[in-house]
Amino acid sequence: TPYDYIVVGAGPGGIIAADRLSEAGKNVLLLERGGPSTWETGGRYAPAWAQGYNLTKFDIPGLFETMFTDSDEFWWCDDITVFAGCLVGGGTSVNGALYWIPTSNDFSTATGWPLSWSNGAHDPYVSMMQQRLPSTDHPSTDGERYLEQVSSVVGQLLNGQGYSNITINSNPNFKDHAYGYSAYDFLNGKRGGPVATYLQTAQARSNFRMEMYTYVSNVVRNGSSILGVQTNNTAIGPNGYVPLNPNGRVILSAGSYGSPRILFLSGIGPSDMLEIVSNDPTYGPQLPSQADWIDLPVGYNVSDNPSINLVFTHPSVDAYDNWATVWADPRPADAAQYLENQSGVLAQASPRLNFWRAYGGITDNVVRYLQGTARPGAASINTTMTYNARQVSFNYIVRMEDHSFVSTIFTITAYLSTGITSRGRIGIDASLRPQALIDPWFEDPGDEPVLLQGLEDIVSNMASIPGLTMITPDDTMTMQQYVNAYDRSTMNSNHWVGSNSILQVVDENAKVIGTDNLFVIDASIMPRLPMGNPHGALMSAAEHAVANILALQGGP
Ligand code: 6FA
Ligand code: ABL
Repeated sequence: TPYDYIVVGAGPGGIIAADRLSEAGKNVLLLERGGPSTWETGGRYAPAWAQGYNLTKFDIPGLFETMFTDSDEFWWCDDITVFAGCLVGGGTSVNGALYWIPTSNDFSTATGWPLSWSNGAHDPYVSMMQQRLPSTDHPSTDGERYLEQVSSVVGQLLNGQGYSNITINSNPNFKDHAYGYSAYDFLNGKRGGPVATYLQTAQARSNFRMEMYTYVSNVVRNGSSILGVQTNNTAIGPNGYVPLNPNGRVILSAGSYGSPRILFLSGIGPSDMLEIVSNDPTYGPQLPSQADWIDLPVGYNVSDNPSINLVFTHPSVDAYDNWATVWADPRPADAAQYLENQSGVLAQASPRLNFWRAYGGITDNVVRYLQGTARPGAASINTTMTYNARQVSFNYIVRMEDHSFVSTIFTITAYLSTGITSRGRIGIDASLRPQALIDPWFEDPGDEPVLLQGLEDIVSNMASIPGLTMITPDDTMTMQQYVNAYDRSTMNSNHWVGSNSILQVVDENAKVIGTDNLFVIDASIMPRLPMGNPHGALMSAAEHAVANILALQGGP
């Protein structure tokens, strides 16, 4: 059957688009390459201790750090070299769920957005998102906060640097010298996000259909007019082809890596990428003829926050066994409490405190922001340093494994945020796998000195906190040496945006320039990184984009 709208990818962008289109009465097909995630979506992957409770790995916030340590890894996209979720919910089913209400500057002409999205025009969409999906900085269902030693130690440190302690999402524009409890889009002590909200309302409608395990390779088009999508699922159409209704539209929501790949395979993008496709024995022959190639800067203007970890110990901190035991052998009282009413330590992901500070004039006139995230433990941080063991009282060492860790360890990740001037490029390799052709971190010389200054400032008054010790970098190294030596390939923050930037690849209505009925709604249309971890700003952008599409003439 033909559809009014085919939405490709059930991440946050695709779910919100599909929900609003179906709410407007359109006949909508949502195609997702991966399988189910949370219990509600049909997912069943859970630790033994949670069997019988209708909970999965993706529901229980306290299992977040196990995404990176589990030997099973079916949730990651297997053809992308960076972390990306390939299952229902996309990144929002596997992420830390830190959720920031956008600042007014996140959607301004100064950050690359169209005038029609600026000066308050975007605000109604932020409200719509918050109505569907409120944020909380105390996700445990009993309203208590747990495992808060890191908030208190880092809070003391920041107080000494002139920071204010605020409820972050009550003051979204206060981002200079501000800190507060980490805010999440967890709901009822479980992973919330678009899957628990927008997808549920969509699925209650008879004019909405979702197909999982369906991989879209390309759109099929006649010049500027899109006719349908080509998939690998022969059960949904002859040869896996799904047609549109005569006025129908396709929306790509396959993510910052996935959507560019679909565009390249559809003959849309820079010619060097389309040449790669044309040489492919399978996909070359079905590319539109060269006269119909649409030359757009798909894959350029890519950003991701460069981030660097600092590891500390403090005698008050409970490192929660580095999150290493939550899957197979959780603390019994915490597991029981969580199962009883979704309260306690396991109702929250690892972060406990977030902070922001503005920097200007270090080597250029650009204002850049530093964002920090503090969490107990140092799970999945690899270092050759011995964690400065001689500085740490051996009372706190609970076990030594391949590298030693202590029971009082915690991490601050420092990210360079709004104002980053570096840009990278996403493309495909000869086997058509999406990948970064140019990494986006520290490409522009203005960025690195700001992150370095931010790191130096974070530790500037460490001596004022009794018992606080930095162990990575250790006392044999300056911060400058640490940053210089930091493995550039580990600065990835999983916050890829920009590969189909608005006003460059898509117009202000998210329509791919030069096409009649092809749109993109995902992180790839964001021309700059927002102030915080991006999925909040992305979801309000999705609300805005789909409203614009529904208002466009000529549609179904
Ligand atoms: N963002 C936050 O705001 N807070 C966080 O705490 C946070 N943490 C993480 C994190 O811990 C990890 C490990 C990752 C990977 C990301 C994090 N992010 C965080 C970023 C945030 O999750 C992403 O910015 C956000 O999910 C991006 O949303 P998009 O809609 O742009 O794209 P997704 O990748 O989420 O979804 C794309 C979907 O399309 C997937 O379900 C995928 O399977 C599907 N898809 C891809 N190609 C397809 C194809 N060819 N055919 C069909 N489906 C396809
Ligand atoms: C985010 O926005 C980042 O994308 C994630 O990298 C981050 O989680 C979460 N939020 C929570 O702050 C970190 C984990 O805490 C680390 O253990 C892991 O090594 C890292 O992601 C991998 O990128």
